[in-house]
Amino acid sequence: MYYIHYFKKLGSTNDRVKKFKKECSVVVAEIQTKGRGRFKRKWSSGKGGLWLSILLKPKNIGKLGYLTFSAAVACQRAVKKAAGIESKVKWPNDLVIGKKKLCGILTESGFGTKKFAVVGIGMNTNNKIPENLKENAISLSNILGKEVNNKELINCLLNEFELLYKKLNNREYNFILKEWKKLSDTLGRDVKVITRNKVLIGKAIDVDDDLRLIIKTANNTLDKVTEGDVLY
Ligand code: BT5
Repeated sequence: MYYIHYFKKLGSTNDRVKKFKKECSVVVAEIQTKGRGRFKRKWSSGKGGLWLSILLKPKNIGKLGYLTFSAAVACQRAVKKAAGIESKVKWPNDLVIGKKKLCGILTESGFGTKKFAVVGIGMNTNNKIPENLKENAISLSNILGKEVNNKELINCLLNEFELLYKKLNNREYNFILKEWKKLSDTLGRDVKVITRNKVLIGKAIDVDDDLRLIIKTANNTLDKVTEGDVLY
């Protein structure tokens, strides 16, 4: 089902995979020199980590957020199966262990005549976490005290993702959201949410069908957040 291409070093796997044509082309790099996160932030991608991107042609390109949620659930399951480690999903695009980030997902799309989406997954497996990120980031080998098998993890992750992607193309959005909620680290927490134009403090009470995070603030009003960073 997947066409996997391995590279020693790339700028960003998200950029490289866009050069392929077939749906389910996958690009894996040992090192990324220009790995990126949301809002053009830098993503540290040293040797040993798991850096990959999947090229997709989803039936409903308007539901990109569900691709991110599907990837997060797939990663959570793969980490459990292949490494025996429990992690949780954090709104909107992370996998965390305790308060530390294990994995980040960057979903991008192209419109016009070429409708496609790219799901980029960055997971700290055996890479060294740079000093400036140590407070907020963690790797699987940090926890296990030994290296994990990246190839096994990739296979597991892609298989899990395929199941959820089928649900997505069947428009079973609610199934994906329910699975995500079961693994959520965010819901029920007192949070600070930083968006482009405001900061909200309150309780994260739910995620709606558009995958917006619903925050109940001090005066009991409900705010819906489309994008941003959640701190707690
Ligand atoms: C993300 O962005 O979490 C999405 C990361 C996606 C990376 C993958 S790797 C394969 C593919 N190719 C790419 O070029 N990208 C994708 P965001 O939520 O914006 O988080 C970015 C923030 O996470 C940074 O500003 C840092 O604070 C932090 N960070 C950077 N590198 C990290 C790492 N390796 N582990 C944990 N946190 C990191």
